[in-house]
Amino acid sequence: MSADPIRVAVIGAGGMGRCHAQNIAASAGAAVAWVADPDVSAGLSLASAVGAAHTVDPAAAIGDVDAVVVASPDRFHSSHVRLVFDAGLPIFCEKPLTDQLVDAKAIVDGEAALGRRLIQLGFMRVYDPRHRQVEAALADAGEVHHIRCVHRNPYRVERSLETILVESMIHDIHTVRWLSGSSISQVSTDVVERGAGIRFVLLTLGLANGGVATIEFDEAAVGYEVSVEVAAERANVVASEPVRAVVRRSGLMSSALGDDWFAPFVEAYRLEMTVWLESVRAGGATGPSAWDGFVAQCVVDAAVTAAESGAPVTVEVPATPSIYDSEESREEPDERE
Ligand code: ISE
Repeated sequence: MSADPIRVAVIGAGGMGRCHAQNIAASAGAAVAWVADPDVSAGLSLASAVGAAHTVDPAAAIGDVDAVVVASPDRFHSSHVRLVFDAGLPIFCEKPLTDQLVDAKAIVDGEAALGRRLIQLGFMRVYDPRHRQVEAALADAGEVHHIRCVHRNPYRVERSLETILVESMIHDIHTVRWLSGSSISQVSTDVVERGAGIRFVLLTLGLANGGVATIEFDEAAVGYEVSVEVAAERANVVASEPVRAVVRRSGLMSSALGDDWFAPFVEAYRLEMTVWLESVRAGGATGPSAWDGFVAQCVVDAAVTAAESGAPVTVEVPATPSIYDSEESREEPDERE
């Protein structure tokens, strides 16, 4: 192991690029060397905040670094990841893997062709202390029968079903697979419209272990909330509420419900970056993989088809490339086969 700091290039100076760059800059033994963003003002602002150089060209940014964060807009992930594949460097890729299933497939095919994992994907709930407590409680709780995910977004913009699924609900889809230890074999989708837009989405997921999961997503809620509840053979586990002050005033007892999706997961973002930097140092990717991202997108695709047809749709996932074999070892045998 080298004592030299890990030099990282961050592609994308938006909200998530900023978050990851600041976490890297605050880590012992790591530094942001380059920030790449075509928006010169955003790129320079982030670069100067973390002591890095700025370029508009991602290829120039990755020339003399040890590892790369891809936090560009979702539609550019595929081309940026493949650029870094050519350089053979470890990659932290923000979720979703891409915004299109075909591009997600190209990424996992490309990584499989390299013969080893280079990517850790930003499914950061895996590092969220509230979710980790649920995972720990499930360790000896037996088979998972039901998972209920609730995701409330206080969004005021109109998003299509595909966008809601790929940007937001993809987190819950991964949570179901991760906490159940089972693959998702079938999906039904119910959508509630508000005016011209979507207000509510309910996914009902059939699990390969014979269980079921539901994901309730509110697009225009009064505040931001994420919760998960699991019924298993020997335990019922509910994620704790985020820690918030309880205020007694004017005859009321209340606690603030924020509308910011970032604040409740600050620690998760910090931890996922720590884990990633450790894996770069150790020389092997860990954590959520590109395959996890691809499988979640297969579920998204099936959910869109299910919404169109009004009927349950079977989730088709190709055979797992061998570089991801350890991912599948978490899964139970398929009882429905
Ligand atoms: C956002 O992009 C995120 O990743 C948040 O975690 C999620 O809760 C939100 O719905 C997304 O828009």
